[in-house]
Amino acid sequence: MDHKEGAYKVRDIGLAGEGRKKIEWAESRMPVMMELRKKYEDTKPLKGYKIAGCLHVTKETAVLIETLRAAGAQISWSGCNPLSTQDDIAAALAENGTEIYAWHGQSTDEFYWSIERTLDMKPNLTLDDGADLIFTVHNKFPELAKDIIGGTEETTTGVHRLRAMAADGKLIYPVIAVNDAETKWDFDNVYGTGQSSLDGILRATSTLFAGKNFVVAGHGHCGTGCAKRASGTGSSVIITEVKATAALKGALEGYQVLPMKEAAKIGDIFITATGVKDVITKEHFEVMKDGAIVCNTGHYDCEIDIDALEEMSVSKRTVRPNNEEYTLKDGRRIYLLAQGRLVNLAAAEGHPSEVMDMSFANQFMSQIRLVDEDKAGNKLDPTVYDIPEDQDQYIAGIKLRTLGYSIDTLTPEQEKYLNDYAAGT
Ligand code: 3DD
Repeated sequence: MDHKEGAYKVRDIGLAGEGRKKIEWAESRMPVMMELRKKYEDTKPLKGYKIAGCLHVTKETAVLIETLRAAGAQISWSGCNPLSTQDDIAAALAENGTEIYAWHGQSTDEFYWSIERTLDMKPNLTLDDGADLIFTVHNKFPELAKDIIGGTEETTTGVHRLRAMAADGKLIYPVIAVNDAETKWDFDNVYGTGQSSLDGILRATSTLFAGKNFVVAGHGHCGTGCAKRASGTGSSVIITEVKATAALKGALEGYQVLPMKEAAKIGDIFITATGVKDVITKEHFEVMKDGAIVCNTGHYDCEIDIDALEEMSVSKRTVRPNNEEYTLKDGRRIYLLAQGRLVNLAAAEGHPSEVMDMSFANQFMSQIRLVDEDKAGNKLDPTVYDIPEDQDQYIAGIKLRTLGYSIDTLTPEQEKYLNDYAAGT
């Protein structure tokens, strides 16, 4: 399609006023992003560069988008999940001149149509969460890669797949692994996912957590956060895992550790956070208690076998927003939240602004880094790059300062001691 800067397709532009108030709320809790916006809004280092973005349209993402635009970038944006776009945020962005194609409840065709519209402007950079945009360039529009200097990737699953592509020599332009930054992975994935997943479950069920058996499939960074928050509400946490060290950490946190076929018999609430497919399947639904609540907080909706649940059910009805009751042949009822998609963004608002502040500071700084390399005439290899350590410490330092904390610094003698391999005990 012909490209028109500032074009948009959103659910209802009339929602812009409500969306703008939420964006201002997020700005008040994202001091790192607002400091970076102030730092770059005059020099505009991204001027002349076009960024196509594919990332959940939330109040926090709006702060990232408007910071990239303040730094001079031309933006075209789509959501990265059919159920995570907040329509009032999309409206507020569109009203303020952002080119955006996103609305809640997209069909699969509409989802990919939106991604393709963001490519009409022939971007120089991509910004992904789950790699759907970069995969679309690779699989459908490889000719666009000649104008693309690089991309960034937000989430664990996306980075994992891009590293596999790079290992097979299939990546056609460089990508920075934002997910793997310490100031993203150790904060967004743990504290963000923990709180926002329980937020999604609460909004979809209003169930009591205390005294319930809360099954967490996957005890990685995201599962660790979910287990910690669930434990804090008085749930008895049960971990299922395939990785011994991750399971052991759960055991030493005081959680039960069981195989899913055993946990399925006693669980009241189930959440998957593995990044793998078919974690909860037919054999597990067959032994679940009447009234069990099942949801997913992984990026893709492949962790719960919904087809199996459909086949086992005699009826299905929506009992609350994002809450579908499946009645099985023997009368037991299973409650599936957010159609098995990421419950934190589909049934709530995603992670709080305070942790997205650092995740998106890494996105922003990584886009700046790619442009700086381009301006310096450096053509990066088509592989996956990590965030430099000094960027992590820089972002954490701003966060600490804006939270009112100050810390010590090593003396020259201590620096010397640390590197003095001859020093005795
Ligand atoms: N994600 C979680 N909460 C989000 C929010 N409030 N805005 C935008 C994106 C949000 C998902 C990603 O940041 C990241 O946590 C992931 O790994 O997908």
